[in-house]
Amino acid sequence: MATHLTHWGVLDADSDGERLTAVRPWRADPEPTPLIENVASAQHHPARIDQPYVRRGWLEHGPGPGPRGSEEFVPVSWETALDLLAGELSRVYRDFGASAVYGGSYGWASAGRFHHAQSQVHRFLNCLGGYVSHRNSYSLGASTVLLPHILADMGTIMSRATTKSVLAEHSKLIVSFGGLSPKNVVVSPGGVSKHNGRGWIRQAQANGCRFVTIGPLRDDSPAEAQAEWIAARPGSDAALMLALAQVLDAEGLADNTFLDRYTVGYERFAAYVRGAEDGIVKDPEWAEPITGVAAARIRTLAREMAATRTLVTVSWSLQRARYGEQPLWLGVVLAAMLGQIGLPGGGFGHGYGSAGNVGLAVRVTSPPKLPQGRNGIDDFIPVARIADMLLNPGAPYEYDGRRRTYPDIRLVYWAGGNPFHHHQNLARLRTAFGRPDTVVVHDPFWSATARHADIVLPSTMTIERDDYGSGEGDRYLFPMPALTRPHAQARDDYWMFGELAERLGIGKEFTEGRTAQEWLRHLYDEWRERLRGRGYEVPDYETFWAGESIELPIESEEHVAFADFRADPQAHPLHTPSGRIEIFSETIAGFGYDDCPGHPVWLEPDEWLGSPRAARFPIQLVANQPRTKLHSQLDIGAHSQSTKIQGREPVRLHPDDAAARGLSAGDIVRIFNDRGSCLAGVEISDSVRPGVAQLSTGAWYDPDPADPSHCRHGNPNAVTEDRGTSRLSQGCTGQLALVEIERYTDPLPPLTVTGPPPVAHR
Ligand SMILES: Nc1nc2c(c(=O)[nH]1)N[C@H]1C(S)=C(S)[C@@H](COP(=O)(O)OP(=O)(O)OC[C@H]3O[C@@H](n4cnc5c(=O)[nH]c(N)nc54)[C@H](O)[C@@H]3O)O[C@H]1N2
Ligand SMILES: Nc1nc2c(c(=O)[nH]1)N[C@H]1C(S)=C(S)[C@@H](COP(=O)(O)OP(=O)(O)OC[C@H]3O[C@@H](n4cnc5c(=O)[nH]c(N)nc54)[C@H](O)[C@@H]3O)O[C@H]1N2
Ligand SMILES: [Mo]
Repeated sequence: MATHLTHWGVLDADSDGERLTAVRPWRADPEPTPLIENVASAQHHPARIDQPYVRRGWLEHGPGPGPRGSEEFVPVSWETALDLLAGELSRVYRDFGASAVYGGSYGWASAGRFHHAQSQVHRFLNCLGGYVSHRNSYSLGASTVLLPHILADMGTIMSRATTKSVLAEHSKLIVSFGGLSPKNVVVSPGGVSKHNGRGWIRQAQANGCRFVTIGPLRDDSPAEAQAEWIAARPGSDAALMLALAQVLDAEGLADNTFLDRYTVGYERFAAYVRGAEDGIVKDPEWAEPITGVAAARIRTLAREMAATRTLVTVSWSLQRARYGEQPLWLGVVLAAMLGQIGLPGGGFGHGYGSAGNVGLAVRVTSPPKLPQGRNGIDDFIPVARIADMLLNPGAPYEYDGRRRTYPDIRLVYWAGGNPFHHHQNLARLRTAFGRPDTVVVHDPFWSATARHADIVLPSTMTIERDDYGSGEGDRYLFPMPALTRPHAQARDDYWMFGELAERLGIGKEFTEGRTAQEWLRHLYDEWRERLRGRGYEVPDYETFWAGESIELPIESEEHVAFADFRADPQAHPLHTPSGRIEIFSETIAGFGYDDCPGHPVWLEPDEWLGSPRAARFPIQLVANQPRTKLHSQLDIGAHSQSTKIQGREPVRLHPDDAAARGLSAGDIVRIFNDRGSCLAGVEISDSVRPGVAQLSTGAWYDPDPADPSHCRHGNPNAVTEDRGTSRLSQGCTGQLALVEIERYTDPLPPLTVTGPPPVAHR
């Protein structure tokens, strides 16, 4: 029996050395999650990669652009695979240099700090001279760029958010745009020990806090919240927020003392709200036809917000859409107008329902981690511009006030991520992946990305290797001793990079002569010494490794975001140009972007229910995070599979939309627009706003061989648009897309992603 950390919680497992024979939730977890059931059932699944493979065309004709994703793979020995790859790496670095290697390798990989795949691949490529990297994330593309201009950097906002315990005690009204999703807070990067997604909400309720959820799904807030559900049209939040601001402004409810002392630019913004610029007053009557929310309710909500201790919280999903900066910025502006930023239970929140690590006690330290070394070049792309980069080498683009140029990439190296899960418009991505000379993928599974690679190397799962880990902001550090031996010929990413480094003459730099076990001890000891220097004691390595977990030192149990700034804005200025909250940003205005001007505005996206495009594609697809898994991970696992309909991903529709299309629960449908299509299985629920269909991400992309824009399994990125949030942040806009849905009447095609791809024998 041993505990083991995953991104979605701690499991407690029995093992026979080959497989997990029983899996239970950790006894200390107050809110266990069924996601842990995916692990054991996936380990020896046919979709696991059993040994190294090379795409046949690449093996026979050498590196070059090619038809990735449709050819057979040839099994090869580890020796052959590593020799071929080392040869190709030395060719590319010699002939084209580090700026021809894309090693961004975005993705969540697995819990466990040492074997963290991105750290491993970045360290390895840095030893070779560097690589074109990525900035920001698919999670927070707009936030990461916008917020430092107007409030604070994302790291501060996340790690110094007001703790949930403070909200539970002091908040009287929590208005959440995008909800407080119980499915999302189950997860956090690196793991969650004691889940507390519902506990703090139950407590807040008991203390008299009221919850209002704005969004397309009733169950974006847990039952415990007993939330009022305001089902605004997706993508219209900025208009709703402007109308709330207009009421506060017009009725003298804005806190002018706060605005004067702590913000800049309110008058510029207020002029827009009052219609001084365009003659349009942004009042609730203006917002009603845009948002679908009654003007009277918008007006009373604004008054309620001004009358009590109110938290305005915006989920990350709102900014994962075209013009995603606007509702985020308006959330900050609304909180500033209410004048409660820096007070317990009031102010602005970001992501209390997006991940488990928002609003935790403040830690003294993060866990030990592998140093990645220094990248010899500084070229990067905003992460979600991957297909643009591969398709348009040398082309210019805008980003955060700069004109930049896409590099010319020859080799793409991915370990620990799945772009054919995370990227939009997968048919376009597939074309883009046909361009480089070589694509290398390490993964435990035949992910859609592995299927689009030339050289495929099988990685271990966390349960097959020794490691330790602690989630972002989490209180506990867990030893993670291997629970079983590796599946078939799978090896640790560290072992693969060590072997490659040896062949490339950088063995010493990469491994520093240490085995994985030696690294674990070395990194821990170093970390322990550093902590000791700061006056904190943690157990020695032997004691830690032999135990179940250790508690990390905490700086403060309870925290109120921006309390010091509020107490003394001169002594604790913000790191914005003015030192204050920027309701108008001279910097952003100076960039001259009409898709993100100097103060927040309502901009009509192309893909929302109010656009002309909705005449052809009248359903707003909400492609949110999946409840039954993390992204694409372990989609073949038992819990994820338990919700599939005839093997397809479920899509949830409102009864009226289903009836209008003659659909019943359990039917298979085709979801389509002019970019692509996918199959899905119908679920019907009045928890979905009319005009909306929810199809979560995560179904493994199973392209129709004759038409790769059609996914037979239910991946929403077959239909989403590959376009940046704005020129400011160039973030991912995968959350929303317009589609039409029809009954699928052809014979149901078999799925091919649940097994290995076609294999050729030489
Ligand atoms: N339409 C739409 N698309 C979205 C989103 C959306 O809201 N809508 N959300 C986006 C967001 S926020 C995110 S974060 C991304 C997530 O995108 P990703 O993080 O890329 O998705 P994962 O499925 O977590 O991919 C991780 C991969 O790493 C592999 N892996 C796990 N452990 C290891 C290991 O130890 N070694 C190696 N080599 N591989 C390992 C897994 O098998 C899996 O293939 O998706 C984005 N895509
Ligand atoms: N179980 C599980 N949890 C996860 C993940 C996972 O894959 N599985 N992924 C993790 C990751 S990487 C991230 S980044 C976070 C993401 O956290 P979020 O981005 O907050 O999560 P989503 O589920 O994409 O979106 C939350 C809700 O926002 C609502 N929404 C969508 N569009 C709009 C809109 O225009 N207006 C309003 N008001 N609401 C809207 C949708 O109904 C959706 O359910 O989740 C994390 N948690
Ligand atoms: Mo994310």
